[in-house]
Amino acid sequence: MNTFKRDSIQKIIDNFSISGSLLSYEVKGTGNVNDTFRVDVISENCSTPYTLQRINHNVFKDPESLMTNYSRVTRHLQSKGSNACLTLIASKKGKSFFRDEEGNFWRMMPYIDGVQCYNLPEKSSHAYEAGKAFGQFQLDLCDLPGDPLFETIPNFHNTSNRFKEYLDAREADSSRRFQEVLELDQFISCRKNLCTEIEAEQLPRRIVHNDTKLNNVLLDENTGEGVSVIDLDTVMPGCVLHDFGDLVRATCCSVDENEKDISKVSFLLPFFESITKGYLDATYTMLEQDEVSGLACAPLVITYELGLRFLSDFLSGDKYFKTNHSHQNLERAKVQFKLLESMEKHRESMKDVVLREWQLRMPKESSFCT
Ligand code: GN1
Ligand code: MG
Repeated sequence: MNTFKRDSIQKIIDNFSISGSLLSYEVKGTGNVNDTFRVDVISENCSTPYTLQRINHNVFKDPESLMTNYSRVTRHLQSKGSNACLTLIASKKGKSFFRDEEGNFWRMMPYIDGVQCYNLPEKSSHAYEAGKAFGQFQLDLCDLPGDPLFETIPNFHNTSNRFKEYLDAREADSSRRFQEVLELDQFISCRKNLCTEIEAEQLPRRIVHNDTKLNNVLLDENTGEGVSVIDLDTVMPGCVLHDFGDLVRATCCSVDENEKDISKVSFLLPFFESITKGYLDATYTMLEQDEVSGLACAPLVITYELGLRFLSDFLSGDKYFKTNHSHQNLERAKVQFKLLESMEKHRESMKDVVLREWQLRMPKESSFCT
């Protein structure tokens, strides 16, 4: 939880290369892991807004290496004209982060006005722009020079491994909660095949975002166009299908991830169509056939995986995701599994959309089956 007092925030920003004093601050974002603030700093009667973030080092075990990735990626994106909101403000010691006395890692960036982010799309153009923005992000990072990026969370989207972690949490049942999830356990067992649907090791290893929620894209308030992809902590080598799948999971749902009434959960095919169009508009020159063939199934895999992650955390006593009440991770898992069930009914239509949109962008002679 964000329990920071004004004095502590002031002390933290004093360690960055900016001048002025704290005018105001507010908690921002709906992230389940890091803490994010907007801070307004006043200097000579002029107030400047910044984003200040505390990196959760229980989740990200090596924040220093993470910040090296972050700097490399943002510098590269900037060389391609990306938005200033990703520019890191150096600490007074010239580093990309500041480490406080308690061992917390902090970073600071300019806060930009005139943009919006959405937990759920309000219109199809939001979904289209998000698909395009994440696609462009992958494309822009294809030629990142230097060594491979550091893996900030190993096995992050290894679904088989997530399944194993679920079995371990079930076995340990450290919070004595397994009795409450018997029905979900059945549902999970029947769908174990999803663990191996994405064969990431057979596909190109590219630099991907890995946390492609709709609210990780800033859209221009006036034009609605994608301005920047944010939240770069999990940017690392991986598979494009996880990005596409996670964006669909987060965007094409009738309710927010934290909805308590699961009868309201359903998959929204029209938004899937918009994401597919945007994503392929950005990436059709980059993608290989095997990657395109996996696009329709990827959302099911990622939705299953996140359901497993929420449920494992519930069984283990809510150690990973931030929660506001005791059964929140169980509620979140139920939303994901209900969404998966709804996606299953649309599987054929999803394949049709991908095939149609891909063929529209391909030269006439190339064809394949999804
Ligand atoms: C976490 O904190 P946030 O919202 O950026 C999680 C994602 C999940 C997401 C679900 C590092 O992201 O993988 O999809 O919650 N990030 C990490 O809301 O585990
Ligand atoms: Mg994130």
